[in-house]
Order: sequence, then C-alpha cells, then structure tokens
Amino acid sequence: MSRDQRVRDNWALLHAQDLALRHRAPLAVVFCLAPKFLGATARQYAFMLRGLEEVERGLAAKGIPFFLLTGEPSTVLPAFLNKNNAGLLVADFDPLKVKRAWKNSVARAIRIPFHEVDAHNIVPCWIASPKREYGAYTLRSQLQRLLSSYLTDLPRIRKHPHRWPGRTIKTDWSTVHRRRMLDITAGEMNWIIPGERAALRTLKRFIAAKLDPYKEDRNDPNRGGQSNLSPYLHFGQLSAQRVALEVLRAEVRETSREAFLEELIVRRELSDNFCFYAPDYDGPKGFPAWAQKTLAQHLEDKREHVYTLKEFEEARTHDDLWNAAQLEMVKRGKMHGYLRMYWAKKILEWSRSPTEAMKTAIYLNDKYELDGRDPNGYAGIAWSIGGVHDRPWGERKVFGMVRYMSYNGCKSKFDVKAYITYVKGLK
Ligand code: FAD
Ligand code: FO1
Repeated sequence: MSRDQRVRDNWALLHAQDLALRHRAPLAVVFCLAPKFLGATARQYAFMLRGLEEVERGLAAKGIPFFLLTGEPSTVLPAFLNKNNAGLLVADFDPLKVKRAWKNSVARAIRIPFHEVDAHNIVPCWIASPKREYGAYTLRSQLQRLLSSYLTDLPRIRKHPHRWPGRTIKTDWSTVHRRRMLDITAGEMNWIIPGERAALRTLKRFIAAKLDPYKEDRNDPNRGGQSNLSPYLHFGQLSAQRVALEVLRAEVRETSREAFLEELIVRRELSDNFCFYAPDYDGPKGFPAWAQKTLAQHLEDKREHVYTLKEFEEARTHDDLWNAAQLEMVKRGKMHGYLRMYWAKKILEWSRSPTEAMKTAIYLNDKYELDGRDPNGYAGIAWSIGGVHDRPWGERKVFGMVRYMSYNGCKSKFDVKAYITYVKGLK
C-alpha cells in the first residue's frame, strides 16, 4: 500500500485478497514510511498518518494485519518479504518518478511475482492510453469508450480466513507521529478530518449541497463550490471510482454532473497520463515543443517585477490578489482551484525564467498544499507555466503564446476584494 491508503474500494487490496484466497494463503498489508517524501511537512504527514491509523483498524476487523515499515522502501520491503516468506507482492500504481524508482528497485531485489494494480484511476493509466496525450480532447474520447467496462461497482473486502503466521504488533502511532512532526514550517490543518470515513462524509455532503450548483460555483472562490475531496483523493483515502458512482446516482442537473466528472475523471486521468509518459513532468522539457520555443523567444523580455522565492513564499508581491492566494494556501493548506491557475501564471510572469518559475511553483505547492506532491499538481503547474494540455494563444511579453491571466480577468469572474478579506480572516 502506498498511493491508495484505504480498505474500501481498493482494487490493489481486492486483487491481493483474491489471490491469497485462491492459494489459501494469509494476507498482510505493508506501508513503507519513507524518511522524506518530496518536501512533505508535518501538515501532510499528520493527515496521512491519521488516515493510516484508520486503515490499520479497518484491516484488523477483516483479520488482515497492517505493518508500518520505516525506511527506504527499496531496503525495508524486500527484507520484510524475505523474512516472512512472502509468496507474492501486489503494489498500487503511482506514476511519480520517485515511486517508479522504488518499484523498480524492489522488483530487482525480490524473486517472487510482483503485480502492479492501478487502484487510483477508474480506467487504468496504461489502458486509457499507451502514450502521452497532448490534450484532454484526445484522452476524453478514449475514456468514454472504456468507462462502461471499468466504471463498475466495487466488491467489498472479505474477512480473511487464513491467519497471519508471524507476530503482528499494533503500530505505536504516537511515536510515529512524534518522529514525523519535525518540519512544522507548515502546521497541521484542523478544518478537515483525515481518513476514509470522513472522506465518505465529505463526499455525501458535497453531493447533497454543492454538486448541483457546481458548474456555476466552482470557479468563484467566494462561493465555496468545490468538493474539498482532493486531500482524500491524493492520499487515496477515497476512491475516485466511488466518487463517480455516487455522483452518477445523484439527482442533479446533467450539466453539473458532467462538469464535475470532467474534472474528476478526464482531468485527473490526464494528469496521471502526463506524469507517467513525460519523464520531465516537473520541468520545462516536459512542455510541448511550441511552448518551449515561444518561452525561449521571450526569455530576455524585461520583467516588470521579479521576486525571490522568499518574497513569493511570504506573499510580499505588489499584487494583493496573488498574495491572498498564497496566504490561503499557507494558512488553509488548500488554495481555491481557480486561483491556482492565476497564482502559477504570475510566478511565470515575475520570475527570471520558466525554469525558475517551475521550481518556485512546485516547491511552494508541495510544501503547503495538503493535496501537493500529486500528478494533478505537476500537470496543473505545467499547464499554467508551460502550456501543457493547452493550445497557443495571442503572443505577449514573457508568456509568448502561453495563455495569459490578468487581475482584471479575475475581477470580471468574482469579487476579488471579498476573497482578499476572507483570506485575511483565516487564522
Ligand atoms: P473539485 O473542483 O471539487 O474537483 C474534484 C476533483 O477533481 C479534485 O479533487 C481533483 O481530483 C479533480 N480535479 C479538479 N480540477 C482538476 C484539475 N485542474 N486537474 C486535475 N484534476 C482536477 N490538484 C491536486 O490534487 N494537487 C495539487 O497539488 C494541485 N496543484 C495544482 C496547481 C495548479 C497550478 C493548478 C492549476 C491546479 C492544481 N491542482 C492540483 C488541480 C486542482 O486545482 C485541484 O485538484 C482542485 O482545486 C482540488 O480541490 P477540490 O477537490 O475541492 O476540487
Ligand atoms: N507514499 C509512501 O509510500 N510512503 C511515504 O512515506 C509517503 C509519504 C508521503 C508524504 C506526503 C505525501 O503527499 C505523499 C506521500 N506518499 C508516500 C505518497 C502518496 O501516497 C502518493 O503516492 C503520491 O504522492 C501521489 O502520487
């Protein structure tokens, strides 16, 4: 277990149990807690570990032990498998480079069958497309063709009849927490409760109150029209397939349902496609050729403003809207979706180069966003700064033909002053 940290609706766990039952074998779940993970701070570790505590309880009720191993997965996992004479390993799919490296080093170190299951996407990433897609329109048609076979109900995990032969110990979570809460530069969040049960409650509440107005409300940061599901989806505490099934059952306008499913299915799977097939998803080499060319042509353009990472991080630019978006992310751990585009595009405008802008945006996004370190983040930042999954627009300074966003454009979309006041009120 790594990316999909849940007992319910988890295809990797279902597949592992199916094989264990067929071989009348015991089954265990292992999570490798790496020494560090892409700049994650106490904020993200607290959310993740509380979710894993619930996973351990949920598995125990099914007679399945949970082992939390601390250390480099490529070392601790093979050692665990050898010590326990494991007959097979099932891992959940993750397109991030660090995870591919873990997977490859584990595969080299073990001599048992190793299955990888995409428990995160509805249509498995490599089935949705065998190659990098340059826009949502090409992936969307593939997904629509395949959804009928993959968007099915999910079986439940059974109580496992074959006992684990070795010693099972309950994880000492307070020690694990204490050891992880070192980097408190981004503190824990209390507006959102971690874990599978809270995720399902949040989903139900969203469907009941916000799904119907989603199409109109989702781009206005003053209307709170988003679902707040991204932290749960990022840590795999909630299955996107479960979300889609519940949204399909809801009594709402088709336009709202479609708008939401476009984001949840097409945009999300497109991000995994990008990170899986574009090795440079976190740098300008991952941009489409037209964007690399146009940004290079404007590299020497004079920047009206240039800010350092520290000035960005401390929200000390000349732009009160950008500063508010940065502060919302720092204080709340979740910037509104519409502002994320504006926020990243202004980092391009006020940095010396697209390379520096990518570094700044990824660093800040992954340090402060609860849902950071996610393919959606790398794709969202690359869309904003490097035209990934977008088309060329009218040429202008610094941006070249990469889509531009302006303060006045935001003012025409929502009440900027109200948003700035709301962020000022955040603790
Ligand atoms: P809702 O609007 O309720 O959407 C529901 C779900 O649909 C989201 O949880 C997400 O899984 C998916 N979704 C929505 N919008 C997008 C999108 N544009 N691309 C891919 N999937 C989407 N998302 C992250 O999960 N982690 C990030 O670190 C992240 N960083 C971003 C950075 C930038 C610069 C941009 C432009 C977008 C980023 N996004 C990121 C995508 C999107 O903004 C968030 O997924 C969304 O705001 C999460 O809030 P929500 O779950 O309430 O969204
Ligand atoms: N996955 C792991 O298997 N082990 C970890 O120690 C780990 C830490 C971690 C911290 C913050 C965070 O946002 C994600 C983290 N993940 C970890 C990965 C996560 O579960 C997802 O797999 C990816 O981030 C999304 O693809």
